[in-house]
This record gives sequence, structure tokens and C-alpha cells, in this order.
Amino acid sequence: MTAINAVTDLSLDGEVAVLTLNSPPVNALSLTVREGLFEGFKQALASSARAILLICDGPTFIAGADISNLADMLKDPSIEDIQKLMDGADRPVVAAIHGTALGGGLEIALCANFRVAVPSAKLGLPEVNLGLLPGAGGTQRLPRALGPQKALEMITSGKPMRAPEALALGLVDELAAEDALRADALTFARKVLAEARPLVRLRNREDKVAAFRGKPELFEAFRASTAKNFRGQLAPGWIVECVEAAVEKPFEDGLALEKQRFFQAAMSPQSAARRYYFFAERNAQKVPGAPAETAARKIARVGVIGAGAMGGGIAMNFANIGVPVTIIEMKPEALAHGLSVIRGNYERSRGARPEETEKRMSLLQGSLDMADLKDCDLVIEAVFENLEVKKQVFGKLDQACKPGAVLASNTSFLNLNEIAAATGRPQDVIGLHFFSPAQVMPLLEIVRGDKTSPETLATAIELGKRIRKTTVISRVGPGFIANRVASPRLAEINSFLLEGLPPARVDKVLYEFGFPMGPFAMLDLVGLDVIADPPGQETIRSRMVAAGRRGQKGGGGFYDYDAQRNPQPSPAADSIIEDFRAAAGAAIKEVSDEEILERSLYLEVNEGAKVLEEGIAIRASDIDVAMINGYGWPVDHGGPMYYADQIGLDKVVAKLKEFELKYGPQYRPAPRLERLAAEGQKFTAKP
Ligand code: 3H9
Repeated sequence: MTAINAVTDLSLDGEVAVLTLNSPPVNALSLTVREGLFEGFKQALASSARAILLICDGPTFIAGADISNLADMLKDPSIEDIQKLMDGADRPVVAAIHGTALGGGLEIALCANFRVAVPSAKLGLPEVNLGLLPGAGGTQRLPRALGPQKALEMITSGKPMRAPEALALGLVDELAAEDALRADALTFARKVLAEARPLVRLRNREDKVAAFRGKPELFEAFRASTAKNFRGQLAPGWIVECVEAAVEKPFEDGLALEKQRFFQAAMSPQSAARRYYFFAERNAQKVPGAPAETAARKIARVGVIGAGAMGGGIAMNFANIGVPVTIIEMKPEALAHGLSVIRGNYERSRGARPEETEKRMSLLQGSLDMADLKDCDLVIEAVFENLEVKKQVFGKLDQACKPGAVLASNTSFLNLNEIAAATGRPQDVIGLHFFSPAQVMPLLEIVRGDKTSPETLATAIELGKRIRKTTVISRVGPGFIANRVASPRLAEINSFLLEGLPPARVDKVLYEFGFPMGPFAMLDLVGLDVIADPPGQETIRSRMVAAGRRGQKGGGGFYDYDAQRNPQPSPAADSIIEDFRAAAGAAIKEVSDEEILERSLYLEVNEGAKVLEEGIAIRASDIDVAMINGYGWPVDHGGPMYYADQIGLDKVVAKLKEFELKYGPQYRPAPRLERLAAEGQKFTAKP
């Protein structure tokens, strides 16, 4: 075995040169890795070996370019330099894939003549998630392997494909045994030599693309069908353009176009925001001072208290991953109703197969007796949002649950420390704040009480991963992170109405910024009656509710709705707004779209600064992760804190001061924001 460099080895196994890469954690294509691969291929080609096998050590094949340092990709050797060696090889090159072959990793594997993978391996081009497109030939080679339609779907969705499907589609040539990749790939390489198989080079393959040449319909239809989904995003359009070039143009021309578009994408603020978010999401799992190796407790059985919409949705998360759940209710009718709602949710879900529904339902067991929680490793309380009620429940849980069980509350507002104090084991108590609908929304806020132990916290973090939620850790404080940061913006919409701004105009401004919907459409969706106003205060929303307008679920809200739930302008809502405004004697104001946007977003930035100052969030990027996953904040802008950094905190403070004078003290800049602005600092680290 010869060490090529610190991360690459070359050895000879009979007639096959084996190039092994080992650069933890994910074999990303850093300069050192590229140097190792380039030099390794050169030496292998100069050797007497008759075939070359590329394989990785550690948990995965190459997971792509090193996105922590994309600028480093400009240094030689480039991925393309390595690919040229592979393409020009006079003997078979085989890639042996386990874990994930993603982005530049798959693009290298696509240059091999053959690919062998273990069944659990995944192959994908996920660049689009980072606001990028494949930049090392992926848009040119994948259509030549799979045809343009499948390539379009795979590259624009960024979703990886499992090895068995890749085998069926011809992207992988053979599956290896899960625990014998190297041996099976060597056998495969020898078979290729023995059979003198012709060397497949995707760059020269025409059969899958030729049939579509001169037929733009496929691409036009794809653009039309995905326009809404990819609204505002740059990369998907460029991907379609490049795949079309793969069909229409010679390989080298397509490659040149891809390279140009890749650099445009890499330089775009959108991609910078998405790469920032990639690391923000991972950092959100890290707790300063808590050792990463803190052992999580095993969670094999879960209890949920309350079979309402929230409790039912929470239970579904566990049934979906095969964990049995005991659901506790007080009355048999409530239990039966809750279980039937869950069944309905499963039956309505896309692609639901009856046997899957039955399998999941069989994991849900209803009970009216808390004593049935005795074997649960975790119990999540999702009862009425009232401190006394929750304290009582936790007192009972303390009696019913086994020692070491994690006792969690789904409270969205209440003081978790007080809830924990109702038990004799506050170290085992934690908040698991799901967002509604809990089986759909990606965010899970993990609320760490003053006495929550590191093991309980580690258990919750691991659990979040298992149920595929994006987790953010919060300290105890009203509204925790996401609801708290969103609240001033939502409160301000009453002012917008009093200033004479039509709901549709406000909604349009926020929709065009990238939110899935504006605040009025959102209120109509969640229900105008679910948010409590401060005692004694009447708002336009409460007037709407009093007039029977509760939103989409009944009577319409700020909009009327047709049978397909499309919003329509509502004369009835407009007249409630106008009456309220006239009675309040509020004057109509001229407000520009830019100001609507700044007022909405800067209120969130300002509240985020307070959440940081109070230590509720560990870091600014956690707030961004919470807002993106809990409130649909557009990831192309990176979240409110990152967005403010890009605008410049001094500019944000100046605007807030202007708004404070014009509109009131709700805009007063938070001390942390003013301080950072004065010091010329940012909330978030450079991506
Ligand atoms: C590309 O390839 C462009 C090319 O087309 C063209 C170039 C010219 N770089 O997620 P995990 C770190 S674009 C640097 O927790 P998992 C990650 O931050 C790239 N670092 O593990 C974490 O660090 P830490 C296309 C990376 O098992 C650690 O690795 N590729 C990269 O849940 C473990 O990660 C992608 O978009 C990277 N590329 O999931 C793939 N990837 O421990 C992005 C990971 O310090 N990666 N890290 O927090 C992934 O999807 C997942 O990380 C993966 C592993 C599925 C690989």
C-alpha cells in the first residue's frame, strides 16, 4: 500500500489498482482530496494494473464539493482535471459506492466506466438545495445515463436515488453485498477484464438523449409544471437550460454552459444564504458545554397525553418510524374521535397504501388510564394550554412513569420550569414543542428547562433526528423562539389595516419576498379564533370572529373562499375593516411596498435580538433555522438574522428608529441590535 497523501492510498490487488480515499467526515472534495485523487489516478495509470477501483473508507463515498470552502474549488487540480484522467483511461475504472455519492462525488462516479454499490447506498445531485447546480458535468452525464426527463426530476428535486432503483435504471451496474463492497467490486472489475467489456463513457453516449433532439416540448412542459414550486429560485431554471443543452448540443458545449452557470450560481446571494443555512441547521444540534458524546436514552415506546389534533399529530410521528405509542384521553368518545382523525389523516396522505395505514394504526394503542404509561420511555403531554392543568398532569406522570422516563410537554407558551417543578424529577422534564400540524411541520423546538439534564437533552436531540424533524434548542421564555420572533410582525398587521392598507397588498409584498403566503392569508388558514388578543383589547381580527368570520374553516376571514379554497376579495371583510378604522379615527397613510416589507421583517430581527440577549436562543443562526422551518421564512434569504446581516445592521437600526418616530415604540431597536450595529458587527458568522 502506498500513501499518495494524507487522505489517499493506492494498493495493488492482483491486476486491480485500488485507490482508497479516507477524509472524514464525508470525503468532501477539498483541495487535499482532489490532490490525492489526481495523483492517485496518475500513478494507477502509470502502473501495470489492468483496472482501477475507486473506493472510500469511513461512513460514505464522496458527498460532494467542500461547501465550507467553495472558493477553494478554484484551485488546481480541479474535479475536472481528475475526470479528464478518468475519461482518458485506457483501462476500466470502477467506482465502489457506499453511504452517499452526492454532488461532485456522483459526478466523479459518473466518469467511471462502471459503478458498483451496496443496496443501502444513495446517489444524488443535491446542489439545488444549496442554490447551486452540478458543476462537474452532472447536468451533461446524468441525462446521457437516464434520459432527460428522469435527469430533470433528479437534479431539480435534489433527491437522491437508492442503489436498487439506480440499478434498475442502469446508473449502477451491479449491487454488492452490504458488508463486502471491496471484495464484490474487485470481483466485478475482474469480470469486466475477463469478458473484455467495452468501456462505457457517458460523455460519448447518445442513445438516451438523441430521441429528444429538436423537441423542446419536454422542457417547456417541465418548466410550466414546476414554475410555482421554483418561484424566485435561480438554480432550477439553469438546470433545465443545461439539461436541454445536453440534449441539443455537443458534450463540450454543454459542459461549458454548465460551468458558466455554476459559477453564476455560486456567486449568487441565494446560494450563499442556502449554504449558510446548511451549516446553521447542523450547528443547531450543538450545545456549548454539553459534551457531544453525552449518551441518549433508548426510546422504544412512547406515550402521548391528549388525542386532539396536536396529540394525534405527535403520535403519528412515532408510528411512522415504527415506535409503538400509547395515547391517553379522559373520555372514551374523545379517544375514539382522536384515533379516527389519525386514521383519516393516514388515508388521505399521498400514496397511502391500506396495509401501511393498518401497520401504523396497529402501533397506536388508546387508553383512559395513565397507569398504562408505565412501560413508556418517553411521554409527551399535549393537553389544554393551561399551567394548572399541565402541572396536575405532570404530578400524575411522576406517579405513573418508570424511573428514567423522559417527561415532555408540548406547551407553546407556558413556563416549563414550573411544569417540571410539579414532579420529583425535573432533570427528566423537557419541552418538545411541535408546530401544527405536527405530522407535517418540520420544526421541533426542544425546550431546555433550568434543571433538564444533559442526557434528557441528548435524548430529545436524537429523537428529533429519528422522527426527521429539524430541531432547535430553546431556553424557557414566553413563546420560545419561533412564535416569539413572529409575534410582533403578526401584531403589527392591525396597524397596517388601520393605516388603510388592503390585506391583499400586504400579503402580496410578503409572498413576493418568498414567504409561502402573507400574514392575512396565514391567519385565515390557521383560524382567526385561535390567537388570543390581550385582555380587554378589541382588534379587527376579534371583530371578524364576532361576525362569524373564523377563516378558511368557517365564514371566510380577511378573504372569502370559493369551493377550492381560493382566496377572493371580500366586501364583507373590507367593510368590517373600514368600520373599525373609521371608529378608531385612524388616518389613511401612504406606505410603500418597501416599507411594508421593512416593517414586517425588521420587527422580527429586533425580536430576534431580544431572544438572543435573554439567552433563549443559543445563537442567531438557531433563530433563522426556527423561522425557516416554523414560519416558512424563505431559505433563499437565509432567515431574519442572516438577512439583517446582509442589509447591514446599521441600516436596520436607522430604519427602526425612523419607524419608531412614525409608528410607535414597538419599533424601538433592541439594545443588542444597537450595540452590534455600533460595533460594526453581525449576528451570524460568515458562511
Ligand atoms: C457540489 O458538489 C458541487 C459540484 O457539483 C461541483 C463543484 C465544481 N462539505 O449532515 P451531517 C459536514 S455541492 C463540507 O451531520 P449525516 C457537516 O457539516 C455539494 N462539509 O451527517 C457535518 O459537520 P459537523 C453537494 C460537509 O450523516 C459533517 O459533515 N453535496 C459536507 O446526517 C456530517 O454531516 C451536498 O450537498 C460538504 N459537502 O449526513 C451534500 N457535507 O460534524 C451535503 C457534510 O462539523 N451533505 N459536511 O457538523 C449532506 O447532505 C449530508 O451531510 C450527508 C451526511 C448526507 C452527506
